[in-house]
Amino acid sequence: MSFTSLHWGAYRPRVDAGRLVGMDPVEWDADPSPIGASIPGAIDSPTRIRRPAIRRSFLERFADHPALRQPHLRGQEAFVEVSWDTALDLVAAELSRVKSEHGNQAIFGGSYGWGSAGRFHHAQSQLHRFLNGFGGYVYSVDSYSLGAGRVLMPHIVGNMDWLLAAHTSWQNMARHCELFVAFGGLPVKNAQCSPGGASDHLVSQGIQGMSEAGVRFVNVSPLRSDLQGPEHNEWLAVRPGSDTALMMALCWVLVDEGLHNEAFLRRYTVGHERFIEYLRGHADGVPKTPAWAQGLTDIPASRIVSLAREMASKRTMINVAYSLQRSQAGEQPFWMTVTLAALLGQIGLPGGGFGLGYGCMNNTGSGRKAFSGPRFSQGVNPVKDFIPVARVTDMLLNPGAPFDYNGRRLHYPNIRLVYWAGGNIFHHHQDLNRLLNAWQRPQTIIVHEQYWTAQAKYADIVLPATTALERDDIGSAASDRFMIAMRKAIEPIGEARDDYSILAALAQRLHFEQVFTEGRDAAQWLRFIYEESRQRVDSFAVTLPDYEQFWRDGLFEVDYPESDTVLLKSFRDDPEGNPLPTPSGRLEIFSETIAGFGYQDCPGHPVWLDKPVGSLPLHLLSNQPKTRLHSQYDHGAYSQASKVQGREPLTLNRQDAQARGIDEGDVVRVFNPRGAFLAGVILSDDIRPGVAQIATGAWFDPLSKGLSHSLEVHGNPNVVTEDVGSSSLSQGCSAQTAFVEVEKWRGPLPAITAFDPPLILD
Ligand SMILES: Nc1nc2c(c(=O)[nH]1)N[C@H]1C(S)=C(S)[C@@H](COP(=O)(O)OP(=O)(O)OC[C@H]3O[C@@H](n4cnc5c(=O)[nH]c(N)nc54)[C@H](O)[C@@H]3O)O[C@H]1N2
Ligand SMILES: Nc1nc2c(c(=O)[nH]1)N[C@H]1C(S)=C(S)[C@@H](COP(=O)(O)OP(=O)(O)OC[C@H]3O[C@@H](n4cnc5c(=O)[nH]c(N)nc54)[C@H](O)[C@@H]3O)O[C@H]1N2
Ligand SMILES: [Mo]
Repeated sequence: MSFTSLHWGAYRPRVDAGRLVGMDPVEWDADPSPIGASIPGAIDSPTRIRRPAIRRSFLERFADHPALRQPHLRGQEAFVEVSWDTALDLVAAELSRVKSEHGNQAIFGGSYGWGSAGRFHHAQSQLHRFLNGFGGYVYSVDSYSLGAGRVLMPHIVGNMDWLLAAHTSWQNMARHCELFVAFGGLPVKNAQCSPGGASDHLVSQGIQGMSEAGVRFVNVSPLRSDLQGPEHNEWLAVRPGSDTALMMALCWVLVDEGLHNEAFLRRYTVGHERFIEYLRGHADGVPKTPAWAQGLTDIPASRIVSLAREMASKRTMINVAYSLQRSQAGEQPFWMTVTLAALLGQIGLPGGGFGLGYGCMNNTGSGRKAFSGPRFSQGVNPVKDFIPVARVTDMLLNPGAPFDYNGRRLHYPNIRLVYWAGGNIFHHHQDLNRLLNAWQRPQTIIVHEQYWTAQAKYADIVLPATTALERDDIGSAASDRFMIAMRKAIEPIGEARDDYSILAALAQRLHFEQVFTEGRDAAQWLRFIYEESRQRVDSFAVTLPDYEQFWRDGLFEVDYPESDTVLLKSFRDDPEGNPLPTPSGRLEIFSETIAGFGYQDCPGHPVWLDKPVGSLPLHLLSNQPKTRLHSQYDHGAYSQASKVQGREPLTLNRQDAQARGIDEGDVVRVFNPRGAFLAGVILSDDIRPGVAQIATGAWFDPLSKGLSHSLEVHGNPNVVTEDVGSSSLSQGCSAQTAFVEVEKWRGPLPAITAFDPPLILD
């Protein structure tokens, strides 16, 4: 039996005469993701990178000073295909030069991105191990997903990975929850994925089970579609970025009516008195009343009052989507979620409390343990310089400049060489026109890619990587149901090599092969990391079969006793015996530590910070795509079928469209001072007026491939998003805080060239 595991599910690849012709969902998955169907037509399409390729001037002027290699022509110039030996010699020579002239702290190897599932061929881990062996690299911390959340939560509850693995299970909620209030909804589209694998999709079922048990849902979101399925399902069409105010007003009602749980606050939290003073307006003269919140959120004050009463009288779970913290002052909605739940006093009780991202990933709430099989060691990085991941453009533009991060004042390093494998910065980063300028600064950009994404097209040296279907690997994700023997299904396309063999060949040229490979080839590594994990899994009460058996069976079901997990139950049962890993050991509604940092944009307790509204009328939400994982397989059939006149669909409220003379199916220009892109219109009544929505992930396709501020013709929202840190505390990405205007596009429609390979010379 042969399986493969992708971030969006497990499949059986169907192969005919050596070609991938189908991806059949596995039989046990009741709700498989259609994204798998995108791979067969895409994997050997012309968009695939088949041979190593070097940007023309970079190759021709390699012997000259780096400034003469015309870095400003990145993205515009032709590539020259070369042999693997030539390409690897060049990469090795360039790494050596930069290291000897500028030191390892001139190499940026953060290489953010999801890459592919599989514990061994994880491109970013491979690159990190390689660069560590080479003497180190400037790294990045946190994620685009949870920039603000990852930094905030350890101060006030505990670290995110621990919390995510310990979430109250769907089963438990079906039995005990009565009211589920979801800020940002519970979008099943996102639960198609989980990092590392989602071998059994369970969120639709989880929602169904709760609905059948009579749970009432409240979807607080600009989009009705963010919560679909349950019978009792109320939509509160909140203004984006205003949830913090809504949560504060709910707290105000609880306190005003004496519905808050004073005993819980005293025993399990610190700082509630100061927060309540703030709620009452003692600090700033503004009581955070329902009437105040109505003005900010557009939710009627009367509904805020009645909702607060319902929450206090029922077993209530409060959920917050990651998206809410991907914004300026992104800490506040997370901190308020915990604070509101603390005032209700149901944290640690079955079916109550708070959730951070139910629906954002498949495995959250599975009730399974955080078991995650084999690991590939990345070694130790001798370089200590790092950036919060979303500050990459700032780093490239401002070497030496200071920045704040989590109580520290740090400085941006001076980067000469950028090495990327397994990510797409022209998908994930904000304000791409600003990035395009910054992208001219490094002397050298090296990329391993499978497809001709913008990440590859804007590089100097492009090395073709295999996909997960072209190599053996082991699939195993935290809290997932199966470990999967990912058998190679087809031969590598073109001359593609896996990241490991590319890096091993480089390590050999750079004289640290033994450090990198430890004498093992890929097959020996798989066996090695599997065997190593067999020792480790004892603590999860899991017994793994021997390697041959696992590989023969094709999968291993991680067998858990029925698990009725309740988040923070042990803390509630015994707060002295099981204190939280915060400075006080309790939930911190006021954090002395954060207060001590003195940040205006993130003081010691949750606050409402007025956000820059700007003069443009539409709030642009760029959320996660239903039809793909980020930018992956945008050229695949499922994603392509969703496009409107070849562009990414943009949803507008009918009123907003009418006011602008826009019809369903039109192409529109979406713009603000940072840039402009084209998109195809879908009209809906299920989106709040004043909000436009477009998923991320359409491949970057500027009309002129030259310098910045050209019209993007395909629908990449990061052309207009703002590149500013969520706050001085976390410096996360704030993609959701963006304002735009939209107008009908009346010019001739530019062709989509995003999926065409660049001009290639021999
Ligand atoms: N506006 C806006 N921007 C956002 C977000 C948003 O909500 N709004 N969301 C943010 C979030 S949460 C995230 S996580 C990021 C995601 O951003 P990324 O993780 O960078 O996006 P992906 O498209 O998954 O990019 C992965 C790339 O790795 C390549 N790849 C896959 N497997 C391999 C492999 O084995 N080897 C090599 N060498 N390459 C491989 C794929 O072809 C693809 O190009 O985007 C962020 N950006
Ligand atoms: N199919 C698919 N699934 C994915 C991914 C993917 O690319 N494709 N990416 C994965 C990744 S890396 C991550 S991090 C997670 C991300 O999970 P999330 O960050 O939660 O995902 P989003 O789709 O960006 O946002 C969820 C919803 O929040 C709503 N929203 C946005 N801003 C606001 C606001 O201010 N207030 C309120 N109340 N609602 C708001 C939007 O309507 C949006 O649909 O998803 C994961 N799942
Ligand atoms: Mo993410």
